[in-house]
Amino acid sequence: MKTVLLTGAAGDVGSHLRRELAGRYRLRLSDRKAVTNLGANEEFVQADIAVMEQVGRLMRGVDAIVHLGGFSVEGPWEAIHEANIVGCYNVFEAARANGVKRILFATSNHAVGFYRRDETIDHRVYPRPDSRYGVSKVFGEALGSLYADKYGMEVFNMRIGNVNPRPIDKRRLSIWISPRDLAQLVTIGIEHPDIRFEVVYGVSGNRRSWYDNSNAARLGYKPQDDSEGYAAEVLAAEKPGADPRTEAYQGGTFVVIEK
Ligand code: 15L
Repeated sequence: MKTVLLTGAAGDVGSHLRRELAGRYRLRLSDRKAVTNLGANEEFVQADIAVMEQVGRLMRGVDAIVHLGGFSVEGPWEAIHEANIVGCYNVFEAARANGVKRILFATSNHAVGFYRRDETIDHRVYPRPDSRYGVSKVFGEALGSLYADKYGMEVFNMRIGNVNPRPIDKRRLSIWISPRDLAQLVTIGIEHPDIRFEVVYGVSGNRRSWYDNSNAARLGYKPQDDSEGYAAEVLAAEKPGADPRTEAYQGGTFVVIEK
């Protein structure tokens, strides 16, 4: 059984993945916050990814890293810098130094949030971040590119939409990913024999998707879910946004938010 390090394991996405991946991998869970209720094949190692020595201690015996840790929305630059720039660097560098080749990086739809909703974008588009948070995700993707090209690491970038048991609003009908589809994508990222540097969209098979996710399909991704079944209910509850830009761009409120 492979040992997989999950950073940011105390968060929502981490909790969904723990449940979905249970029994498939030995999971080393890490976070600044304690993770309780450990299952069989789970261990917890507390670490702050902004501190290199603490990150180094996570790497022993690890076959793949699923790097979810960091600041997960728009916020003050200092917090984003510490968690998503310094922290992300520390994870890639500690992996390289300890011979861990494979990293699955949880990047975000906000790395490309300034594309318009009437465009369909694929994995080759130039990044258009919609926030400082989005910029930090572009940084992580660029770091992955460097570590793949320079050090032969195997980097699987998942531009994740919104992970939830069900889509929560109109924008999320286009970017929703169910926990089981995310688990399928993560499993491909861990197991596929031929990963060098890949960008895929972490979304279910939504009819309303803004993405051409053919790179994920090429690697074997066959999403089981589609947000369309929830569309009528979600749209009936939708309130109009205050700023028309939030409707025009894929990133929604992130394109205007100033925190
Ligand atoms: C993200 O990248 C965030 O991590 C998550 O909290 C959501 O805000 C999501 O994007 C989204 O766009 O819904």
